[in-house]
Amino acid sequence: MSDYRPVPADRFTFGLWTVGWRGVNTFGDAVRPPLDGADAVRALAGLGAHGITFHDDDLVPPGSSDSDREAILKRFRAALEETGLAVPMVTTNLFTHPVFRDGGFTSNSRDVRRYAIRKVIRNIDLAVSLGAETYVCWGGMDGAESEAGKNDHAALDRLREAFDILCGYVIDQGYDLRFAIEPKPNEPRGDVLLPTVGHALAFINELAHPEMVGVNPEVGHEQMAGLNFTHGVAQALWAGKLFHIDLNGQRGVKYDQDLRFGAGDVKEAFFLVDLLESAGYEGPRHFDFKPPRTEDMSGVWESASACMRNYLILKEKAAAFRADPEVVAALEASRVPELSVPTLGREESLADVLAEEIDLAEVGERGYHFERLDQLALEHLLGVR
Ligand code: GLT
Ligand code: MN
Ligand code: MN
Repeated sequence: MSDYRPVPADRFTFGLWTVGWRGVNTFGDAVRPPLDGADAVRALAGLGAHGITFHDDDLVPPGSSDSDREAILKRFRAALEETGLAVPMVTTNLFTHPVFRDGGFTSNSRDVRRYAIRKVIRNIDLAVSLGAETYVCWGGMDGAESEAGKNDHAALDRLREAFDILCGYVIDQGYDLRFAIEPKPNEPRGDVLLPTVGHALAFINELAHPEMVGVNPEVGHEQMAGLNFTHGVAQALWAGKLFHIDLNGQRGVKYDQDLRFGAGDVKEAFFLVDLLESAGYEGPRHFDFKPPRTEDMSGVWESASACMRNYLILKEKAAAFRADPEVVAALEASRVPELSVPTLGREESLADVLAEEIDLAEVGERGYHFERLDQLALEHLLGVR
């Protein structure tokens, strides 16, 4: 058994806006002091993280002068160099400022859409200069409360136009950067455009450069829609589109809780880690959580550490589950390996299938023993095997 101490090779990363969240919500004021970007870098490096990510406005407060911006970036870069912390992903804030009240890329206002593109382009240059490989786009304000106010067809046209422009810019600059769309069903808008992984995957296929765009699914966002997150991630992997991932916790269909990873639906977290590890996902394990408002800064670092620790515990449990000979036998009894056998054999044609007969009475009696398999998983998770 390991001591579950994270090291940079585990590729754990955190958004500056997560550990830096001051706890402002609809009902309550800030409960914690501002967190300086360079201080966050040092603290996360001390905990064993691999990297930090940020929105433009998390790092450089909006309205900063050019010289203030330079000074902030200098301190941030120095902290990165001192600690070896990486910046694998960067994103843009297209939601806080009042101009984005009707969205960024899909605002009904054309001048806002043009400003949103300028804001992203400026931050892409910074992202690339810091070595980022992925640029996340979360369009949380791109949505509606009323059908009458938004022409969805036009909104999707504008969204596609924005991604085509951004991909064109990255190609022209010769940057090595890919985009990852983050779906969310609602919040802050009543309904958000591209609400699920499936919607985002279908949208990507309509772009001029689909190969440059993937998804950044977040645990809680799919669960807010009552969906199975692991299945969504599996389909993203199947499509070669899991460019990034936001790990956190959620308990059921309600507001976006952003609990620390492992809290909420722990069984789903187990199967998610099992999937990511067995599928050979090589991207960052990025935590996008909000330390609850009840916590002071010591609780913030405690919960950040716990995200990584829970991932490592679940990784060990998943490996033990897969290595257990009883599990291997149970998988066989459940015919799980048989699903990987093509329905038509190499030398066969449809004629062979048409010529075949099935004993419906006999096969109809076949049980699949999934209960046993699931119980074995649960017992590994509960630590009794
Ligand atoms: C915001 C949102 C997150 C997104 C971030 C990226 S910002 O906090 O709730 O899920 O990942 O823009
Ligand atoms: Mn969230
Ligand atoms: Mn997120």
